[in-house]
Formats: sequence, C-alpha cells, structure tokens
Amino acid sequence: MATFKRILITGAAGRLGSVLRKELAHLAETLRLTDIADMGDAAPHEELVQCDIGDMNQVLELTRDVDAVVHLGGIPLENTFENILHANIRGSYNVYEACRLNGVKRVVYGSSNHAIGFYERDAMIDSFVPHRPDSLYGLSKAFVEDLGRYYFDKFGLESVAIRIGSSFEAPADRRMLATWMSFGDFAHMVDRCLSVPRVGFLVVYGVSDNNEQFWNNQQAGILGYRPRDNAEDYRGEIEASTPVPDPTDPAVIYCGGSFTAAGHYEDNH
Ligand code: 15L
Repeated sequence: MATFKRILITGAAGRLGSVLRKELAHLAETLRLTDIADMGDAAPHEELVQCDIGDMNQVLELTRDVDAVVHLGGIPLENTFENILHANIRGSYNVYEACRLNGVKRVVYGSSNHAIGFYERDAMIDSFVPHRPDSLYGLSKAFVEDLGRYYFDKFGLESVAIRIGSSFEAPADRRMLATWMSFGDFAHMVDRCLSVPRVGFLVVYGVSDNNEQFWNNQQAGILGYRPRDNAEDYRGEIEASTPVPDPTDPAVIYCGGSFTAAGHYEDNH
C-alpha cells in the first residue's frame, strides 16, 4: 500500500532516476517526475513536468503538494563552473528553498563520492570527515550536503545525503569492485531513506555489500539498509579484462579515481 500521497523525483530521465521511477512506484499514490530532458509518456500514477530546476518559479510549482523529494537532478559529471553553478548549485538551492516554502518534510539527495574524492582509499573514512572534493562537480556535491545540513539545523527539513559510489548495471572497472552500488540496492536505500520515521540530517555511502570497501558505512545502519549485491561476483571477469593498475597513480590512490587525476576542466572548455 502507498505510504505517501506524492513523491517528487528530480533528474527522473537519468540513469538512476529511471530506476526509481519503476522501483518507487509502490511507495506513493502519485510520482511526480521532473527533468530537463524528455521523460516519455506518463503512466496513470505519474505526473511529468519537464523543466529546468535552475528556475526558482518552476521549482516552486514542482514542490507544491509533495510529501518528499528525491533530488537527483543536475549535471552528473565534471563540467564548466557556469554549468555546475546553474544546474547543481542554484538548482539544488531552489529545491531546498522551495521545499521549505511549501512545507515538504524530507529530501533524499543523490550526493557523490566525489565530495570526498581526495581521501586515500586506505583511510577508510566515515560519514563525518570534512569534505575533500576532487572536482567542480564534487564541490557542488559538498555544497549541497551542507545545504541539507543548514536546512535541517535551521528549519527542521530532514535530509539524507547518499554519497553514491558507482551505480551502474554492473561494475565496469577495478575501482568499482569497491564503489559499486547495484540498482536494486540503490532503490532499496532510497526506499529506506523515505520510510524510516526519523533521519534528521544524515550522510551515508551508497555502495553494495562489496567485499572490498573504501568507506566505513556505519551510518547506513540507521536506515536499516540491507544490501543484497556484491561486486565480488564480477572480480574474475574484471581482473581478466583490465590491466594491473599502477599503485602510484592518483586515480588508484584516492577514492575519487580518475576525477582526482584529471586536470582542471575549465582549462580545456
Ligand atoms: C559519479 O558521481 C558519477 O555520476 C558517475 O557517473 C560515476 O563517475 C561515479 O561518480 C563514480 O565515481 O564512479
């Protein structure tokens, strides 16, 4: 039975938005879905609103009569500062501020490991370490995590920031043997983030039950998160198809992988 009247998902046309569009349908009478890109046709339980979350007036409309928001909208990789500023920073500010004005109770935010990408893998950091972004994209994730903390401390608007590792159909390289989150585990984690009675402001890591881990994910216990998948199942094929990594390469030393080794994006764009 549906627990919520209406849940809004931003970034609904993206890889993970498309997963939640299917997997969260049981949780709400209505899923309101938004993206700047086309989302196809609406099912009977769906409302589709194509819009730019960088525009506050549109976000105010979007968040009306909504119980909770799963905020995945924005640019999912490194980009120019102007683009990151518009879609990720301003767009997320608009989402939080519109939620406050419209009385929305909880936001689940699709953060990223790139907010802490410059920690060494061996450090086994937890959710409480200071940010160490590895990119402009990672900086925007760090900003939005702090935005969530601010909106909880000042206004009681609850948030869970999920620092997603690598959520794909299957792990694609050696780093993902530690950072992979299956689509099923992602949907389950978001379901828990929405369903648990109290979350306050919480930061968790979005990873499956992988044998190899970079992060201490103790905070995810608060959610009753029980991952079912393990990247270890793919180790044989990944090790057979990818070269042995150079242990002195920053992309191998740090959690953020290739993002830490890449130059400043603005230099070439
Ligand atoms: C992310 O934040 C990206 O959205 C995704 O495409 C992957 O690059 C992932 O991080 C990762 O670190 O593997």
